[in-house]
Amino acid sequence: MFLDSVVFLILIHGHYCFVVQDLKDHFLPENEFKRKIPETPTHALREIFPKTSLELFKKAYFVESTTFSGSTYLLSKDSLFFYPSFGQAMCGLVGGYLVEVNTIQELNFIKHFLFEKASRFGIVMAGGTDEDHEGLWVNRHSLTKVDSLWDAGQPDDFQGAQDCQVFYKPYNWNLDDNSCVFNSGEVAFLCEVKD
Ligand SMILES: [Ca+2]
Ligand SMILES: [Ca+2]
Repeated sequence: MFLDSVVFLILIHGHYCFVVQDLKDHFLPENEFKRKIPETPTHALREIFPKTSLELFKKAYFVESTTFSGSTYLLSKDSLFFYPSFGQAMCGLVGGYLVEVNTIQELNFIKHFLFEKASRFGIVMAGGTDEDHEGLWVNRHSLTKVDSLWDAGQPDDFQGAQDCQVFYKPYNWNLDDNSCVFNSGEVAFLCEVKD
């Protein structure tokens, strides 16, 4: 029987974590990611992952914001972004999800955090996507409609190839639609964790 998924043991800076990756996704070419990006099951891992290890994991891989309206935000460190379902899995391990921006106040809080902490990045991945239906923007975690807090002129689906919601530094960290898959260390992702 062919295995569908594998559990990776990641060891960085003396800390370790487990991440389940779907083998089918792992070996799909880039254009295949656009068609099918399933969520990775993390709830089971959270149950077997000791709380103290989770705290170490959080400190090792993320920079944490202060609290805003019952949420804290975790910015991935270093070159940790590969594609959205990986980010979503990492967010799931710390009890959150790729950020869903619902109000202008929340957007402003996040932008302030990114101006302070994300200077080494050019793009920070958020939770909205229109991969399933072009122009129909949905939050990956809650499956709710993405609130229209985009930068002026966005989303523009530039060159027909922008299906993921990001914070974009050239737009002063306002929201843009951009690519979903990057091979660049200048891309991070942002988790939202509810109290
Ligand atoms: Ca699009
Ligand atoms: Ca765009």
